[in-house]
Amino acid sequence: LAYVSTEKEKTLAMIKPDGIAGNYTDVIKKTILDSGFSITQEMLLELNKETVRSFYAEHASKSFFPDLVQYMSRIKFSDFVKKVNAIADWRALIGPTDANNAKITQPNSIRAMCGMDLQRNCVHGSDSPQSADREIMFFFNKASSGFVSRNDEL
Ligand code: RTP
Ligand code: MG
Repeated sequence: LAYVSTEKEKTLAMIKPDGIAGNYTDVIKKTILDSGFSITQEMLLELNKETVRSFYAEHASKSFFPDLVQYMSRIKFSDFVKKVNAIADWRALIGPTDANNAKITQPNSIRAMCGMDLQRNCVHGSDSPQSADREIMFFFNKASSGFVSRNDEL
């Protein structure tokens, strides 16, 4: 039994500091649009450490957390995309967390193309409807449930 929604769905896409530094913004945006997503809002931000700690709060107890906060504290570009099944499709497009693994197992993924290693993996994607809700609210400060109505304006 499967439930497949035909409603459009929203997710949060982020280009991390290494993606920006490597000038991958345009090619990543082109990949997003060519894959059937629509970008509804975008922002370029500098993040302070407190913001990064809060955004990645789920990893606060992990040994890599201080490194992650340091890495993400520089600059970041965020997109906000939606399509049917946007959350899972965007995660599939970016590939596995470790960019070195991505190069072997999913060579066509964005992390294989732009990422460097386990930490510097170029992009972020919400991993569930709950995460998408939280993250869209976090950066765009407005309620955007994972699902939006078919008539929702782009
Ligand atoms: P993201 O949240 O950024 O989309 O990445 P993800 O779901 O694929 O991976 P996650 O487990 O949520 O980890 C968040 C980010 O932390 C960095 N990381 N470093 N050194 C390490 O062991 C390590 N593990 C993860 C990566 O930048 C990862 O994307
Ligand atoms: Mg994650």
